[in-house]
Amino acid sequence: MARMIDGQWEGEWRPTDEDGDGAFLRKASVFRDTLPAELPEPGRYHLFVAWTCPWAHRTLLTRSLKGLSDRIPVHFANELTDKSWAFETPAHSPYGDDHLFEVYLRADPHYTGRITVPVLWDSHEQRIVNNESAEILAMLDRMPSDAPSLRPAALLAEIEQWGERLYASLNNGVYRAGFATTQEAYDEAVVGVFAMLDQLEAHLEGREWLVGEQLTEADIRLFVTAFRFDAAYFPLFRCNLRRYADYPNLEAHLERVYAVPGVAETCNLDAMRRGYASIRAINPTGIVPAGPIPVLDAA
Ligand SMILES: N[C@@H](CCC(=O)N[C@@H](CS)C(=O)NCC(=O)O)C(=O)O
Repeated sequence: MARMIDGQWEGEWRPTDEDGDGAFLRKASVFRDTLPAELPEPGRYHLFVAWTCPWAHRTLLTRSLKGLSDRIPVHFANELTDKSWAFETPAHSPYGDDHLFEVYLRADPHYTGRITVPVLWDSHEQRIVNNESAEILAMLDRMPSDAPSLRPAALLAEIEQWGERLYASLNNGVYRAGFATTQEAYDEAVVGVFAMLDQLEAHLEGREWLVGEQLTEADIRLFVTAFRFDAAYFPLFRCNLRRYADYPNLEAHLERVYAVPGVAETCNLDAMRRGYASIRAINPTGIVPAGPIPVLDAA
């Protein structure tokens, strides 16, 4: 097992849970509270993230785009170890922790489940408000801000439709390809990934954004996977039928989102690439592949 049971580590750490047929299963998050739609007191709520993680990246992007960076401190735990995400040094944790599991246990000494990023933490009540990225994104987006909403009401139905399709075949599809332990599970996932990229390439013909005429959550959901594709998912998760850069409309969309003020500072290509290469279950030597070199890196 790859999780804690009643506050104790259970067995050896593995990156995946499986369904018995070699297919990767992502478990539901446990902490699901909501914050009010008001500006938070500076320093009360904190985000715990890893540069590697696309789900955490959604929340980092929303924090940055909504101008909340000064109010919501962020802490990086970048190395995935056999005791969950490790902080580079204890000074990177507000409580001097070595690992993220210590934060979970501070919230619930009997915690049962996986130790995942992102985590939205309430430092006043010493509790995890929420550890589900889609919900954290939505609650940060509802906070008052001069920046436009990433989930405008008029576009919400379409944004959510794209969200579901992107999650199933692309955002999580690359993980199902990378963590598959049977040929069948891998084949099924990788075909789905590229079928979705083909559809997106056609959809983006003559369009700047996935939905409507503005950046929305749908673009964020595509971007976090797009940013990781050529550097990590292509070489390490074997999503290698084509490079992301081989799709002109998709690559232009990736660069368009990257150029939005507030986005580039949420991206750390090098840390991300090293993070994926350090997942020993898929890359036993830990060697970081040299290529393909993403266009953003070559720029
Ligand atoms: N449902 C969660 C998934 C988060 C998630 O799976 N995070 C991964 C990193 S990309 C993680 O922390 N994995 C560690 C583990 O499962 O042990 C969300 O979207 O917030």
